Amino acid sequence: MDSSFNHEASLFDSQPVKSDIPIEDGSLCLWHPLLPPEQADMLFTQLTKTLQWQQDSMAIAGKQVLIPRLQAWYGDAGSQYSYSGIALEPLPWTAELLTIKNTLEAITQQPFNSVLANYYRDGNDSVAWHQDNEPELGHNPVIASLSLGETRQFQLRHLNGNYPTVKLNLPHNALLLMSGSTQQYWLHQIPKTKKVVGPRINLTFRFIKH
Ligand SMILES: O=C(O)CCC(=O)C(=O)O
Ligand SMILES: [Mn+2]
Repeated sequence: MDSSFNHEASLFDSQPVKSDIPIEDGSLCLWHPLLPPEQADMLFTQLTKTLQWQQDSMAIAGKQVLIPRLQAWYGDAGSQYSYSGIALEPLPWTAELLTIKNTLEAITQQPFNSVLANYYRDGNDSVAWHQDNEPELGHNPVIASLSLGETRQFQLRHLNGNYPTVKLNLPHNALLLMSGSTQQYWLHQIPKTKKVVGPRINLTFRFIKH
């Protein structure tokens, strides 16, 4: 492990800039840049190498199909989670993930006990329209999503179709917080892109109720 990594409670030395992104029926806010640049760069390199990335499959029309990205699930023991029909048993926290968790808890003032890590290898990797609304997340879940690496576009679409799709570019070192009724009324996705893009890591911290 890199000895320059700061294992103390918080990774930032000054309060990062926060902006609210106004939407109907939900709440979004963005912090960018979140961490000191050298910490963010180091985390991207470290997490790329050290997380136990795997390509899961899911059932589509009765067939097992590989999902178009790599994933890894970490968290407190017992925070088992099912995502699009895949039951995920969490791996124990790594030092880096625990430090990031503490940092995000301090800035958002919200507790988290698990993280779903996504690795988008290139523009062919994506996540399809979905809501983070699994029953174990409870009513109005708070999701803290840290992006590292390549900028990708994050889109939100209101379920009633009366609002334009919200398109947000999520750059390296940006934290997006989705809260309130966002998961009830909005779907979100990372579409594929034909642009030549490098890898991106996204960490979605969640609180699983037991
Ligand atoms: O990669 C992202 O920004 C979003 C990932 C996501 O929606 C999820 O893991 O549920
Ligand atoms: Mn999601």
